[in-house]
Amino acid sequence: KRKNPSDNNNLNADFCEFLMELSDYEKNVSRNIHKFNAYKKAASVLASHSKRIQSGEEAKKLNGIGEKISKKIDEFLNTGKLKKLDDIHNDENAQIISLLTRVSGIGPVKAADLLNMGIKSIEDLRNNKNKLNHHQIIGLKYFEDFEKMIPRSEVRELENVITKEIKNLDPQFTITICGSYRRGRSESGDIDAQVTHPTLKLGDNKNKCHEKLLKNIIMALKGCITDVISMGETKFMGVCRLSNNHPFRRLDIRLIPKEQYYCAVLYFTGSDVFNKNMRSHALEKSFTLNEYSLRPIGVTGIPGEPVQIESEEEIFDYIDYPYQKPEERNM
Ligand code: DCP
Ligand code: MG
Ligand code: MN
Repeated sequence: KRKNPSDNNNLNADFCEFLMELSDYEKNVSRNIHKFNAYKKAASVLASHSKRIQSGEEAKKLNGIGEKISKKIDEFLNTGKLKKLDDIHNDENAQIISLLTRVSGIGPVKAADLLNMGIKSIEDLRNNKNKLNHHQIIGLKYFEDFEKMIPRSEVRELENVITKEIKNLDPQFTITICGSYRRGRSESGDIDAQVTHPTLKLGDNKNKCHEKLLKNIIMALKGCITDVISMGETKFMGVCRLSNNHPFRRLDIRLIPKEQYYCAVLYFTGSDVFNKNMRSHALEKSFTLNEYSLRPIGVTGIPGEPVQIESEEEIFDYIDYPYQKPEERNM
């Protein structure tokens, strides 16, 4: 399940495809986060470039494409393939690690551990559940379904069900489905729901009222939630299903205090590349931005108190970043 950075009219889709494959390899097999980011950034830049790239030299002029990637583009244009990718395809261990990391909950380190224990296939995993934690067992149970993308229409229906049930609990709840769905994508990998309530204040965590609210929400959704992966004070990770005729889907629900809501909605709307760009712009304007808050950085270099935020637009305003609608954040 690898999505192209942009749905369609990507004139450089073939380059993006090999760059995304290389980025997956760096993340899961080599565990080189810098190379992973570099390949992903390059794919994102090429996907949103409005012209077909004709040479490595031309690509190198784009922000985020350096010498190495430009050489790969030339090699691909000249030979129709990449030696590095051929080598990866012929490396049996690399292929096994890539396969194992497709199970929800299995990361690169766990995958390498499993390989060291002689586990080489999904079937081997099914015969060795004792080596897996609860999340990984659920990931394995729904391996096939979790590989399926969720059509937009189904996310919308799930949104309606989730919103109705939570509002039924208390009409003052606000629910926003973020992630790729909010960016207008035609398909999503999972469902990222953010929930807040006007009375939910920072620090409520401590008196456990947060936790109880989240439990009530999950109870209210028992008609569609089928499994719990994990349940914290503010974060639910689990599985839902629209009906018996629909696949099982990954669902995350976060309960967020009002004052952090817009930073959370911004962060979980993504894309991850968009977030990175916006965060580094914030830093240039002497602000630090994360999923919780926007804070000014003083002359001492120490972040101050969070800025009070009442909308997503205000975050853009504070750091002088041109507002981009969610559909424009698909980089
Ligand atoms: N996010 C991020 N950095 C990460 C992981 C996530 O900034 N390392 C943010 C941006 C993502 C959002 O969280 O858009 C949701 O994460 P998902 O993995 O669910 O990604 P998407 O919803 O964008 O795509 P998908 O359709 O695969 O779920
Ligand atoms: Mg998502
Ligand atoms: Mn998600």
